[in-house]
Amino acid sequence: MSIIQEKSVNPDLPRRSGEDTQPTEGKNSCGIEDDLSVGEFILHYQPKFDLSSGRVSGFEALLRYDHPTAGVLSPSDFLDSLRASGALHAVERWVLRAACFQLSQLQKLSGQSSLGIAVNVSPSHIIAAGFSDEVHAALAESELPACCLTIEITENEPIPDARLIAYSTRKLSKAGVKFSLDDFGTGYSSIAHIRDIPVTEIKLDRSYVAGFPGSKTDTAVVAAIIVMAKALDVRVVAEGVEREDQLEALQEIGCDFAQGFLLGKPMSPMELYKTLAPSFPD
Ligand code: G
Ligand code: MN
Repeated sequence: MSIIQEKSVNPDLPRRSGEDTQPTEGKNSCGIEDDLSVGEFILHYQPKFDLSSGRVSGFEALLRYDHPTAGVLSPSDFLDSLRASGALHAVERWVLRAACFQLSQLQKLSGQSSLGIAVNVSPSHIIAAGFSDEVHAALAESELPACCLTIEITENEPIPDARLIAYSTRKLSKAGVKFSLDDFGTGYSSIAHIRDIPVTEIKLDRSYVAGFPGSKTDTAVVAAIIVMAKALDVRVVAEGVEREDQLEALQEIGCDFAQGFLLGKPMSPMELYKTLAPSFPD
């Protein structure tokens, strides 16, 4: 494996045989439904800032699909197709390995060994047999300490079995892996998950952050979530911070971390290495 994986090989995906592999035209017709190997999965990294120190504490690995004709697509364009094709877990497994590897390289190149990496994983994958072994393997092969990995539990599918997810996450949590509830306040997220799953962090959905501090309702929700999180000793990450007034108000209200276009857009591994390790060759 080269030191930079600007573009990593595709994960081992199921492929429909005997079908036309030409991408189709039109909205969301990125061809992924027809053939998951016409393009290439890549990762972009978005910085997460510690609001008390103002420093980057780590990065979230964001999945993208680089399609030969449609360009770089976001998960909203292909996640449903990926789930329907049965390949979601295989792709998430690849994300876990690639992100741990690239972050470990970044730690070595930048000399910043405390940088963390957050990876999005669907609840159905977390409870699947072998998930804990996948996580341990990704950490071992990248030589990344468990405490540098945060698994963001995505809220766009229901948590299938609360007892199973609690069991699976507790085992990994004991080994040092951190868990975070993504898009908190929307989708299938529930306050019960904070009680049942050993989460160290919740990510405040960007729809609340968007109306903060202008909207009275959004401000009340943000304030209430921060008070609850503090009482439960859970950190809060504000997603989608795009404006100065949001950032200032979030700092004032005691939000712990922030992510968003104002602070840093998602970047390719090459951009990341060049930003954090300026001596990195072109
Ligand atoms: O739900 P989750 O936080 O995992 O979603 C991450 C997605 O949000 C990424 O695709 C990323 O590009 C996008 N994103 C990151 N920061 C911002 C932002 O400030 N505004 C908006 N609208 N989207 C953002
Ligand atoms: Mn996320």
